[in-house]
Amino acid sequence: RKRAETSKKPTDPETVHSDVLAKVEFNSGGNRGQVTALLAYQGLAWNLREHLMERMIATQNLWREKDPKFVYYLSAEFLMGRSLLNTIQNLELYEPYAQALKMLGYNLETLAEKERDASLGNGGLGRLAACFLDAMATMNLPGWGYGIRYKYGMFKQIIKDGEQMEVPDVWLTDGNPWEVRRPDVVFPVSFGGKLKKTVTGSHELVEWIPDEQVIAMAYDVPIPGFNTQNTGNLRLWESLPVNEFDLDAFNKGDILSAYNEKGRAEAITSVLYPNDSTPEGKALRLKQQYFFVSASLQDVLARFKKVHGNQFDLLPEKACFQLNDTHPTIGIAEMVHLLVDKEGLDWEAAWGITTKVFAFTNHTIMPEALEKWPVKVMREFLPRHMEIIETIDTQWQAFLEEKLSEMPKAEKQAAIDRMAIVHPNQWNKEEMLVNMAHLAVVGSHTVNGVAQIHSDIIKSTIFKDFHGVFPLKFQNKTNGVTPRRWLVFSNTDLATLITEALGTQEWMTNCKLLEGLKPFAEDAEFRKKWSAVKRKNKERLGAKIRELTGDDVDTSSMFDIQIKRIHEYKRQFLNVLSVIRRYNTIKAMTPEERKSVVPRVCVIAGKAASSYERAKDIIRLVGAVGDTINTDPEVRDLLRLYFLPDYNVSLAEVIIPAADLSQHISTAGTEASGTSNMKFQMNGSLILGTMDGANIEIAEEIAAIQGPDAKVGDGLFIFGVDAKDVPKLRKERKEFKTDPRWDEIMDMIKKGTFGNDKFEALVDSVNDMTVGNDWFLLANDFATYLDVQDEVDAMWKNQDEWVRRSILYTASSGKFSSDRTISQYAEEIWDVQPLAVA
Ligand code: DL6
Repeated sequence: RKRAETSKKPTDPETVHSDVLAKVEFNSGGNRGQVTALLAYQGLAWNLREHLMERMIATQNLWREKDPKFVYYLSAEFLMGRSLLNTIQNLELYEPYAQALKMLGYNLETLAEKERDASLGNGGLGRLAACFLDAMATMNLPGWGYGIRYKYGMFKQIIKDGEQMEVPDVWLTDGNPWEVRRPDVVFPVSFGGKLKKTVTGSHELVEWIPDEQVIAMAYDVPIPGFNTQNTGNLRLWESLPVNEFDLDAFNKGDILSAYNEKGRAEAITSVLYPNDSTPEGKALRLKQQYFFVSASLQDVLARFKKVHGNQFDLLPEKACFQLNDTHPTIGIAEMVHLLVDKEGLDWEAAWGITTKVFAFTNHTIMPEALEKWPVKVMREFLPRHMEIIETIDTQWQAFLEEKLSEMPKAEKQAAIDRMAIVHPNQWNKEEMLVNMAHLAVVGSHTVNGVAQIHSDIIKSTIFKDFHGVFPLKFQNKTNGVTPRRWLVFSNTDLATLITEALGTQEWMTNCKLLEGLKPFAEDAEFRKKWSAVKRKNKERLGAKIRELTGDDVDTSSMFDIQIKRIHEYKRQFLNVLSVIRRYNTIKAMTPEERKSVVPRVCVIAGKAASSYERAKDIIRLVGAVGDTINTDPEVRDLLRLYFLPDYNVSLAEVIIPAADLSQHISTAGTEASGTSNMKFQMNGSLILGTMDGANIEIAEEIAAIQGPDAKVGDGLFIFGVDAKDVPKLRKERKEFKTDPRWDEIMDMIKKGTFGNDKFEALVDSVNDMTVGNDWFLLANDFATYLDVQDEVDAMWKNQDEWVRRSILYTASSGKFSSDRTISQYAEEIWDVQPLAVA
């Protein structure tokens, strides 16, 4: 059998073909004469994984030898999507693999669709983590991701009778060829029990005697870098029982109990974010968080000790742990526990080390996502950690007493209370809560937001007092997305056109070079080619819409897209209201007048949290309005509205390159950053949005490329109230005089015009001030939103200008590469340097 030897990179199709067949035979006992699609996919994946493992081992060996500082990205979510094409293209092996597959009778793109998405995340924060891993590997940065190997990922969304139904995502049925099971990498993780204290002189020894233990076993998922030998690692933990099976119980006839321990242990890593509305659910989520963080820290410390013994004061020179939101924050208490209780350090030393190795990213100011654990739950499952947190809090408050000693007494006490880590529940003073965000801020050396406006907002709202105490702790790191997955691989024709224009593919790792496209915006020939690519991408999305809905759409219509989690603050409802307004306008027109209407295909997609009824109402409304419009013969040629089910990474890869217009219309000050806005910008989709999150920086970049005379907002369709006015407008919302078009639409919906439902709860939440308070100010932004929609239509009629702008969007998107974001984290927070395999 021929085998590529040199760079471990098989470049001839015959070698790949024979290697893949060998995998099919030896790994699965398959018949090389009858390679099914599943076996072909698996054979390919197993073969690629071998190349990845070779590279990963080479990378780890180099890093072990040089012992650089590492970053460990701790995240409860990694929304990876599919791996096949991403791996082949990151390794730049498309041609030999596509040809080898042809020899097996398959087409690479079609086969790639057989792969299940790895949906180990809900949305923004999880996908960001996946983009960060790609950038870290590409930039040769020593670092690993650490997370949970959920057995069931993000639920599959099915729309039945207009309603969202949640179906478990059984993504591991056919195995996962991209991971390597590591039975040699296991750590015990304990829960519950009690504390035993022994006092010798002034020293108190605390022993935690847990009453439950599970085993964390590692799975390694190699992360290929683009255009580099370096290969990173995502280590995911699975929870296993210490004792598989209780033979005693079985022999006594208690068959179900025989599996009790196994069931309890495996439940910990079964489901992504178990519904946390019940106390049981809450406890399980806390267990998940502790489980993966404890295993990860034990793993890192074990490797550290192999090299540095117990010189723990060196740890901050060798390791940085980035907390991806509050979910891994219990790691701060776990680090103290490991250093004090297991390694015998005194408290001061352990706390000093801890605060030098953690950094914390906040991703939202939505109160429901700012985790607070009841002390009762924490004490029950993690008694030692609860005690550690109480000590941290006591010392923190003592520090504040000193620090704020100049303040009048009452004011000082109020500030200390506001910054307490353990504090009463504001809705039930009897209950004490552990505020994980406060613990994260106190225990980390750096805290960052994810776009400039968001980083500013957290300093003046949720972390205002902390910012007063530690102004230098706070930074901004504007998010970014990987241009490889989100442009190069998902919009290959556009990437080819860009490479042709720039005369190099270096822009794929140095996105600022995209600015070189600017002169091409003025070139009519180039614009034609640009439009042709868009049209082809729209055909691809059109086919997807047909597959999902059965409807054909006209791909010369404007494709107007809003894809993201369904949430009131993201205001998909506002989008639907404007679609209804458009529907009413078209209905009221004469056939002659209708000739001037810009045809639009509006697409909304996203999942609603399973217990979030209002978000589910919005999905039902989209469906009901869509059903009315899409079947109305007077309107359906000019307007469509579709809700595409089961939005995930793979669907996004088809939707984003096809968008003419994308909507990012959160109430100013509510969306921390947004990252789909960046993906749309890269792909030349014009943006309709509010001055919120990263939209602002996108607008700044688009203005900058237009030259010194352009103002921020030029070239985008911006509307809506200013973030600084939101608090006042909320107070005045009761007195706000709504637009007559708003009133008309509210009446229409409530009369039951759309489907069999009157959507009363949803309508009342924004329109009846005795019921809801329109917290996200839809009514305030409604009129300007309609105005800006008119501007969109007018611009569409000038296709030359539209396409010109589209090119300028891509040209100015360089800032939003995750390579830029990660290099800022590496330099300004982690102090980690690249180290490349030669
Ligand atoms: O930072 C990534 C992403 C932001 O782009 C979004 O604006 C933000 O909503 C999202 N936040 C979350 C929060 N989940 N929790 N907790 O996903 O983060």
